Amino acid sequence: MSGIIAFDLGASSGRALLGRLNGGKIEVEELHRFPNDPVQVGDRLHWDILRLYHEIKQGLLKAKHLGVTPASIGIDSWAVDFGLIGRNGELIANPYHYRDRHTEGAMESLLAKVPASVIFGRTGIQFLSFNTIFQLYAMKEAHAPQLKEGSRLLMIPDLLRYFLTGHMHNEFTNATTTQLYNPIDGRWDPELLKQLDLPASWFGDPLKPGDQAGVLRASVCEELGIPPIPVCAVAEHDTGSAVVAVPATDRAFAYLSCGTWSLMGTEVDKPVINETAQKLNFTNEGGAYGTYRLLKNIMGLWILQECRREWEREGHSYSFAELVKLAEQAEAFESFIEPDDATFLAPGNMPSRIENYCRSTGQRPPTTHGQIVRCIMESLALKYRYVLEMTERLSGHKFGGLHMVGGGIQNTLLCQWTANAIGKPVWAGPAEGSAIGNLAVQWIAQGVFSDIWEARRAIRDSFPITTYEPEEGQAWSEAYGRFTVLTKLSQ
Ligand code: ADP
Ligand code: LRH
Repeated sequence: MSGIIAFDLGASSGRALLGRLNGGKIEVEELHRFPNDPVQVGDRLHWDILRLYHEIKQGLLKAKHLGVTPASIGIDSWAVDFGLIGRNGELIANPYHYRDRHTEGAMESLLAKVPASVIFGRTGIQFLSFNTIFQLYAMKEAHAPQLKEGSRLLMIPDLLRYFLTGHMHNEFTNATTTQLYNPIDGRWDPELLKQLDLPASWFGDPLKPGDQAGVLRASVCEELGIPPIPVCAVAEHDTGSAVVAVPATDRAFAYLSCGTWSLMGTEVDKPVINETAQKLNFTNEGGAYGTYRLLKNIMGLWILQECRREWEREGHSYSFAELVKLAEQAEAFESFIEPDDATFLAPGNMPSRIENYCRSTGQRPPTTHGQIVRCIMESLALKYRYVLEMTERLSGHKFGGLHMVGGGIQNTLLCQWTANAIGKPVWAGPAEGSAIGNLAVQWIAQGVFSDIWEARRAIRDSFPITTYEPEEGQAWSEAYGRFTVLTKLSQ
């Protein structure tokens, strides 16, 4: 039996989905799901990259046990993080987690040397303190020994592909998230590499989504008892894959990829690099088939994940569905946070950081678990309205509604509140956006779909899409007024 496999690694969990086509409809089966828990060692926070590689092999084994030999596989993951390969071809050190504190102050320090307008002008990428460029700069300032030993830089999916195939390639969508790639010139930016004293030989000419990236190496085939399955480069940045899977009909559409992060924006066919985009800190991440994502990162359900983790530590174990129930029962619009305040980026103590934020902004802090969850979810929905309005301003399009994809759409109350906040319908689905976009690119590469729009049509026909119509407009508009004043969001 055939099919193809998408390995999709999110910041909170990973999964392997088997995709098949049946009469033009896409059918997916979850082969494997696994947690992606970072590991704190001393002061440093790392990804458990070898465990993730192990889980990918478990996924391949599960396919084998079902009698499936996939025609190809593809891997996507979160962006910005990387491993350095030494001259002997081995991974030098465990990759850092982008939430590790080693980047603290690095962005400010580099921007004092290289103006933000130069970096944005050359890359079109938003300023996030953990972008690859700032991670590398922090390592350089700390005289990290890895930098002396390195001979290649591979982003997370590049690295896992390398383990599987033995070939080192960078991939385009993830390359753009480093803030070292120049999309206008179509190459790693020599000026920025020079500013950071980084050897150009670390960075390979990126593969494009849909390119063939080799086959499983002999040792992997032998270990797992499987044939040399082809590995396809996909939109290996998970947000890139998620946007491929947006079941849009209009060329100009707005999306929200809702998981650990909330990524909101629109698809454009060339980067929007101007003063307003820089001022609003929007990004232009590379996508599949010549598209770019004009979007903004919003801190997202990470804040909720961290509260849940903290409460679990205190002995209260909740499912996400239970937390949403608690929020529903709490009083509306009691207090708000600015989800993108830097205080919410690092792991740990999230409930007390929310309380402190509210206190320091003159609000009565939420205290019960239900109040805290309600505060997070309402604040996210209100922030979505703000970012959607900024997306409209930057792109010059008025959107008739918002597509939501990703695991966060299982939070139906958040979907409804988002519709209420933006005053437009929300079309939610599919939940496994990144994995389905990963499959779609593999099928386009095989010639099964002629292009991204045919793939989007098949996705629309294959997965349920739930519409949420806006309600309680007056109350949400008033709340938005209070939210923008409190959070000092510029209009
Ligand atoms: P990532 O890919 O970034 O790891 P996902 O797309 O898997 O994230 O989405 C994870 C988020 O989805 C969780 O943080 C949680 O808030 C939300 N979620 C998952 N399952 C449910 C559920 N049953 N009810 C409500 N929310 C859920
Ligand atoms: C979402 C995501 C996002 C990045 C962040 C690091 O998973 O890839 O697009 O900004 O993780």
